[in-house]
Amino acid sequence: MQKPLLIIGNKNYSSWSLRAWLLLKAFNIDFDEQLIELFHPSATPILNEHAPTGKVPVLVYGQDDEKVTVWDTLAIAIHANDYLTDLDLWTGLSKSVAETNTSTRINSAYCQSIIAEMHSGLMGIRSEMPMNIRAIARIQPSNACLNDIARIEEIFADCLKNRSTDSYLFGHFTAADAFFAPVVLRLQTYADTSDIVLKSTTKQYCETMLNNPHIQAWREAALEETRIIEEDEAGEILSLIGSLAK
Ligand SMILES: N[C@@H](CCC(=O)N[C@@H](CS)C(=O)NCC(=O)O)C(=O)O
Repeated sequence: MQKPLLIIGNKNYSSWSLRAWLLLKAFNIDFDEQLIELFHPSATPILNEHAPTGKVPVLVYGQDDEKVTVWDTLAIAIHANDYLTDLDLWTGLSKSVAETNTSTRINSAYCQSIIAEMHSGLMGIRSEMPMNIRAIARIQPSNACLNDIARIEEIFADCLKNRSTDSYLFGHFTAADAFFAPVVLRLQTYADTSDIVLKSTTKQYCETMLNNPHIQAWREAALEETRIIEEDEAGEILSLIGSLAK
């Protein structure tokens, strides 16, 4: 099989790209990446060729009649689980183990449900706290945004109860961790400066995720970027790290 190509957007801003990229990295699925500039004419030919919705991420492999195109992060996760790995993305276990017992079925259902919840909702945090890795910024969160954060903290607390302090949501890294990774980076940008008080479990989980080597690699690449995309900026920027700070 030809190595898949994952087309992604600017690493500082593109939260959906991060989810797909992190998922493939964390599950050792070999792929090439192509970064396009979001909202820029240079991206048009690539998006026209590969992205039916004009959005990223898109995963493509194969040629001509055998070309496989997967757009939308949720579809990429499902496709990767079905065709690109022997591991079960919803539990982090091998597929044969994941199928065998009731507790893994419960975790799998929970994992898929919170991924769907992230994908289809939580619009308050998604719109008011856009991912902006290089920035420390202050916002005035609406009740909708605060309610989303409370719901996310409830999910984290429920998943992490009775687990070690450095655990991922279901013990092993799963697709849920990939889908919630941008939340962790958003909290890092906006929470302290906007007087959003987080539970200790949330803080611990954020630390675990920020120590993940793939998240660190993405973050370092994001900090090298210099393009400012006004559509993806929010709040009052208090400080910057990375190339733009120099
Ligand atoms: N539901 C899509 C959302 C994709 C999306 O909104 N991607 C953003 C980048 S994070 C994008 O391509 N924006 C460019 C545009 O809307 O023109 C998914 O899950 O992949």
